[in-house]
Amino acid sequence: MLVAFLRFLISLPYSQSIRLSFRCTSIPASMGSAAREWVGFKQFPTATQDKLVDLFGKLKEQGVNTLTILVMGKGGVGKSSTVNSLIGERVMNVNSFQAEIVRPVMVSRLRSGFTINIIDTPGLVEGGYVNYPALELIKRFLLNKTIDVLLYVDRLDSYRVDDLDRQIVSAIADGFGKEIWSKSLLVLTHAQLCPPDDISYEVFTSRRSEAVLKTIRTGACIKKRESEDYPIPVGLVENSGRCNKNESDEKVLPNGVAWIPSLVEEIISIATNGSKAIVVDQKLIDGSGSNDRGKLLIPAVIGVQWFIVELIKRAIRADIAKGGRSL
Ligand SMILES: Nc1nc2c(ncn2[C@@H]2O[C@H](COP(=O)(O)OP(=O)(O)OP(=O)(O)O)[C@@H](O)[C@H]2O)c(=O)[nH]1
Ligand SMILES: *[C@@H]1O[C@H](CO)[C@@H](O)[C@H](O)[C@H]1NC(C)=O
Ligand SMILES: *[C@@H]1O[C@H](CO)[C@@H](O)[C@H](O)[C@H]1NC(C)=O
Ligand SMILES: *[C@@H]1O[C@H](CO)[C@@H](O)[C@H](O)[C@H]1NC(C)=O
Ligand SMILES: [Mg+2]
Repeated sequence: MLVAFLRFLISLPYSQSIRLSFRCTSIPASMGSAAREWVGFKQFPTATQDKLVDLFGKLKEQGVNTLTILVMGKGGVGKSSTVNSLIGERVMNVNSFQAEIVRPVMVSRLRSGFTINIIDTPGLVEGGYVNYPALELIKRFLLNKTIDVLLYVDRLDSYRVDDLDRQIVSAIADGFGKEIWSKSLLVLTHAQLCPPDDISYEVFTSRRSEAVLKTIRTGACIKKRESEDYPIPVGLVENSGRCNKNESDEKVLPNGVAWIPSLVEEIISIATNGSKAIVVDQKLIDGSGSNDRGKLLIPAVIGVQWFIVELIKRAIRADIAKGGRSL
């Protein structure tokens, strides 16, 4: 928490300048004129291309010619790799051992009149704390943009969820409004895994999905009724170049599903599914009353944390002193 707060202080003048440069550079991007031709599309196997052409065709029939996808999640879970997989180009740097990007990046691609925008973001948890400054940067970056779908990324090959996971979900709900979760898809990476001995792949994926979904429902205060009306779908992803392929050369998961077309289908069904897209305006960025109260609480929380840590340190020192005597 303290580290995150210090980072926030350091980032203040810096983010101000990003805001200015953002005014000059991203306006064309949001209007679509900066979108490049989608060359990566031709890298997909023909079977995948055919399915995608079909899906985008259906979108255009509905009068939708732009899709904006926001990607968020903890550090190192595979956000940038997923962006690269979906675009079919190596657009984002991927780093195994350290945080790669410090601010959001939007990748735009144009294919026969259809624009796909994917916004990659810095990890929302770094060094064991929720990265609130990163969340602020993301909010500012998204000003005047419309988000059709949120991909909330985590790893499939993780065995636990903890309170930090819940905190990230809450932070996203506070920052963008709880509604953003009704536009979300839970993406689980590293999907080509060997499950533990005693359970099948299907059972493992459904239990892991349910554990993360439960955390999302708790963190975003989604009521049971709401979660039944708008269940958050789950998409499995394997970004590794060693992903198995079937005879059509499509990347397939251990359950035989070709995951790229399947993920795009889920994304499109969320985008076109009744509930409104998330429009990020100044009001949202300035935050609701509850947000401001949250911000005022931050110094108090840090104070209390410091106090507790001091108490523990003292207790440990006392313990060591005692231990020394008894030896
Ligand atoms: N095996 C496997 N490795 C993956 C997968 N997705 C990502 N990785 C690896 O995980 C590491 C981190 O991936 P990134 O895509 O950089 O993760 P990120 O969430 O963008 O990380 P930050 O931007 O630092 O928050 C890299 O070494 C990737 O190659 C996956 O589905 N399977
Ligand atoms: C966002 O939209 C508002 C109202 O339409 C406008 O006043 C403002 O300049 C826009 N800001 C950016 C950064 O585009
Ligand atoms: C590859 O997998 C996809 C998705 O399961 C399927 O539609 C396709 O027919 C498969 N191709 C072959 C040759 O098995
Ligand atoms: C979209 O909405 C319909 C009903 O409105 C529902 O049956 C369907 O499951 C929804 N799809 C997703 C992906 O939420
Ligand atoms: Mg990244």
